[in-house]
Amino acid sequence: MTTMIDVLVIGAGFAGLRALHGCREMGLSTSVVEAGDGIGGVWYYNQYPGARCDVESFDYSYRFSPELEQEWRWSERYATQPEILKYINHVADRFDLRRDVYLNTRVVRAEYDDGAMRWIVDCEDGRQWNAGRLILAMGQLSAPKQTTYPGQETFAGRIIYSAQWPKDKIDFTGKRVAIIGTGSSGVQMTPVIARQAAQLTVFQRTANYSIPAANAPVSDAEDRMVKTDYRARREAARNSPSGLGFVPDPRSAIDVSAEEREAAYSAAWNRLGFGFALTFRDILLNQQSNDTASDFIRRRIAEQVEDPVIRDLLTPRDFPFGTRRPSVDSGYFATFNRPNVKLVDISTAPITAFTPDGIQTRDAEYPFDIIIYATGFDAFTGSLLKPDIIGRDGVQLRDKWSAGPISFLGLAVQSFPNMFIIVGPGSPSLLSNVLLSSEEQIDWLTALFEHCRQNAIGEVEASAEAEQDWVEHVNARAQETLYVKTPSYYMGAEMPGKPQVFMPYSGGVRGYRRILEKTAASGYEGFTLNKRAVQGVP
Ligand code: N01
Repeated sequence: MTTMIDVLVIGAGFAGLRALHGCREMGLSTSVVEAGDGIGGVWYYNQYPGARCDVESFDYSYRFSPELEQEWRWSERYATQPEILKYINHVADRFDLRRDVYLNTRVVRAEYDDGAMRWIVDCEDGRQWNAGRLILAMGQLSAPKQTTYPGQETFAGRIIYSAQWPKDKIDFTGKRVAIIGTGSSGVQMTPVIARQAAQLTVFQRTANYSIPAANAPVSDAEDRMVKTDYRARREAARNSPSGLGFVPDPRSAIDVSAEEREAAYSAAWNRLGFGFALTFRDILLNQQSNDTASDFIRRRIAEQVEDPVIRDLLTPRDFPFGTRRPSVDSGYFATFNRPNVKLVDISTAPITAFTPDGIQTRDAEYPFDIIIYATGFDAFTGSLLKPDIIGRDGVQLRDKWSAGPISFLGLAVQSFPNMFIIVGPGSPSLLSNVLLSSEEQIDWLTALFEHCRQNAIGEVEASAEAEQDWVEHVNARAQETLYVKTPSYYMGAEMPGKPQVFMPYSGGVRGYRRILEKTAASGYEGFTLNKRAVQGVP
């Protein structure tokens, strides 16, 4: 069965549902197909204990509806995963979105029909969509790394992947638990599981920087204050470098006195969470400035950990703060002071195998009942490159991106007309508040669709030249930063064989928005707008 439709959105996370709402408001017939059996994207899958957002709730929420903003009451400064999932489900009901969402519907193939200027999209269950526009809202962290070790199948206990957390309630009481990985997922679940398990062992390959969340309940007064002038808060976020609402001190960290710098870091440490990285404008630009922030964090870590050997292992030294995604934690480091918690350094003595009883490293064997992989994702491109996406003249997206993602504005790819990517590589994406960035892009896209409707434009395609210029611009901006000094998932270093290029756009959400606005104002310069009017193309 083939369904003819104006717009097909792939992915029912925050971005996909927002795209559905935006397109529907324009009167475009729109469907969302979602591989999973629930809405919410990463917030649906990552149901591990301790999962919560590290962007403040007031900012990690939709801005498109002032009524929604006023109605919803966040309970904590940093919302937990269950509360975020409740929110997205509320939004789906509030705006009657579910009737156009097809769950358990995995796209396996999408091919552009040049003559008709439409996308033919095939799903695993045999259903087919024929859409005038295709929006890829598949997430940047939704293809979990399927880490395995030799002998894994022999392990008698339970193995869990943090990004595919099982639906049954896991009771850690009396259990010996292992966590492999110390990125944000590992850092968030460690203190929570430690409180319940008989023993917890964390296997760390790379120590990471982490900043206290300074989480707290949202008081009625704070709720009222934000809601009295929510627009001002949204505008502040839109005009801040990463969409978090923090504007850095415009001075260099090394141009202020040591006392002033220490005071600024201390204030940010106790309040800003992730925004600590924005205490001074050049923390991620200048090595010397970064050294001051990295050193400050190392001293704070040292204060939290009693055992000198563990303290040393938990202290990141090999890369500048922020060049790998830092965590925002709630008691992570102090958890290692508990008698039931161990840290195993697998950078020097790697895991060699799983055994029926547990984990074997080069130096020792550790028995477990439950082993949790918190080893992350094939970031940015993993989910986009899973299905076969075939553009004009049979070009495969996978082939086009074989040396790294190429796009214009992160939104569109030459040879793939009428296909648009939300918060993908080449856009601020994971360097920003992704919810804000997705709304910016979707508002811009719906304006483009309106322009097409008014001007009888059937086909929108990034030009090869614009794409080339954008890739150069993204690289040039990245080279101004310290990000490129460190292998990280920003650089494609998390997966063996992945092209090592800087994936997101580091020019900031405000700078990016200005480029989007300029592009629209110029009549969409950089895009080829094909006026052939074809019936059925919105
Ligand atoms: O994944 P990660 P994550 N054997 O890639 C280790 C977002 N997020 O799921 O660094 C052993 O950061 C790996 O070690 P190394 C956020 O953007 C947000 O924790 O490769 N270890 C690392 O320690 C975050 O950045 C929230 O040496 C292996 C860890 O596993 C992103 O998701 C919450 C290994 C992976 O860390 C990803 O976070 C959670 C192996 N084979 C996540 N492979 C919010 O609060 C990897 N590792 C919003």
